[in-house]
Amino acid sequence: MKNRYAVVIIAALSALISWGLYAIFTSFPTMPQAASAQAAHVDAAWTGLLVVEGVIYAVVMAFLIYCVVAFRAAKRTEQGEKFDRSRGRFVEVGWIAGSVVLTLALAALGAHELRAIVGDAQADIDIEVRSSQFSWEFYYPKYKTFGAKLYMEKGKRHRLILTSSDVIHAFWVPEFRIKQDAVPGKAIPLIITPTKLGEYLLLCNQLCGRDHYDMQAIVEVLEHAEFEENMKAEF
Ligand SMILES: [Cu+2]
Repeated sequence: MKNRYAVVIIAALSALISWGLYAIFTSFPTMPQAASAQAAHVDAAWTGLLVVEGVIYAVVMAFLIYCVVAFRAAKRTEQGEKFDRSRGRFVEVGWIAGSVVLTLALAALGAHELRAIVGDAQADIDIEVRSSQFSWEFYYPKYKTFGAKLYMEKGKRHRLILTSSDVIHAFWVPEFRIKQDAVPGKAIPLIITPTKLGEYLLLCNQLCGRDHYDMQAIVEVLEHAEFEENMKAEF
């Protein structure tokens, strides 16, 4: 290192850049509000990834800025110091070993959160979600009713059974975070536990034809009594 305070300077610069990134990401959230129990797991994996990426980005940028300043040529006509090869092989070995450990750790975090989402198939309410170009239909086996609006009960585990009568569609409510394809000839389960009352928009997330953009449906999360009432009154 050229300067004996190089490590301190790079560390301070890294902290400054990290703080800047933290301020940006907290001021401008990257996700809509979280409205399902599964969303917490997706957000935990996303935030974990963002923190690791942010810190690595900050360290690399701080090192780059330090090098540009510390190793610049004194005059325009002069050449700066040339970098031939690293004197310490431990830098390279450390970087590779660190990357391997980090990659495996992130994979483990992802697997842990994914298991928390799809690991348990138990559910309180079954709803058949039927998709076709370019609409959604919801069938409630327990009540033997169906409709074009998806009603869900707050705090209950719903097993959505996704089917398609023509091409591949995908069930996606951004506030619930998780997304699942509906594939012709298959019945694919998807567990969702809504945690907040309100209306949300269901969007088809698989390009499925001319009116794909318009393949939407309203999702309403209700309290138990209201849900039961709707099941009787609406249909
Ligand atoms: Cu579609």
